[in-house]
Amino acid sequence: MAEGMNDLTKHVVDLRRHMWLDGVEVELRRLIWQIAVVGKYISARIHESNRKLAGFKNIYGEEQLALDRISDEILKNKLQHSGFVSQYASEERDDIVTIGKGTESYIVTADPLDGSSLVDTNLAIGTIIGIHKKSLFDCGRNSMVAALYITYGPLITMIYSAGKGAHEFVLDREGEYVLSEENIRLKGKGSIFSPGGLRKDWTDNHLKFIDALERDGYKLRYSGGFVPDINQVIIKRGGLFTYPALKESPQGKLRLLFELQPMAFIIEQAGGMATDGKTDILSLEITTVNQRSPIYIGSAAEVKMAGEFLNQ
Ligand code: AFP
Repeated sequence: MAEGMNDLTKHVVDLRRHMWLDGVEVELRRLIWQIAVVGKYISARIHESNRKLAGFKNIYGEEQLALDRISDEILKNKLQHSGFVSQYASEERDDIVTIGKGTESYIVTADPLDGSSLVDTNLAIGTIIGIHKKSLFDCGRNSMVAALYITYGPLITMIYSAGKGAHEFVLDREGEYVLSEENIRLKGKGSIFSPGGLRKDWTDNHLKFIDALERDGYKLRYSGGFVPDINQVIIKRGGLFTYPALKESPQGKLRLLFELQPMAFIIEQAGGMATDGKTDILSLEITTVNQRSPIYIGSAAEVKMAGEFLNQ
């Protein structure tokens, strides 16, 4: 942490100032800032949409794009003109898009609006971003330099890590991202769990693991949105989220590039762990854009315990 940070955090510190004080490299901090600004535009579109998803008509009777596709377009357009991004890979697109001259420093992955099927229920949803310096077709540990996610809930919050801890900001009424928690650290063990998939589809070992958590008194906390479900593990300082291998889908549901790698990067920076049950998520080699993986992510005790059950 940069000198002077302790004094300054007694006062209001905005995102740009925090990244500068924390010594985040200039292009990277400008890029993170631009993405955070996109979060404001996306939240405005969520409000305007009045919770409608694809194919709805606005008050003038015009057909509207799905919110997740709008979010993707806004993000891509902003990054295209940033001057820092050579390639953009999004959950909303089949292929990686070249958006720069090829000489820019960064490649960005995005799940522009994760959990968009929850918009109509008014549950929290989010944007997940991974920032890579080298090819995406490597393991995250070699290629990732930063990650962030934005949660659109009663408040709009953003957690970023550029490899020096994980920090939370809240969008205030003036439209400024203000530091709310610096260097978030998970406890070694939590008390909540968030299990994806249906019990009838789980493998025997995963079922035994979840049974053990239930016997240990873990409280069930599952919203169906990856961003708020991870966010509560981080903000409550521990616990576990899992979307496991299913009998019919051994690779689970969630995508490595768009969802799992960025969250694994952040959770590790907060002192937690993320594995596929055996291997760290950030050590898995990426071979295709839409590669999926089972995930166990959260505080160390629960992730290790999952490993013990799965590898019996
Ligand atoms: P959508 O983006 O289609 O709403 O999917 C959300 C999600 O990818 C992720 O946010 C959740 O953790 C997961 O799916 C929930 O999946 P289940 O509906 O199978 O519980």
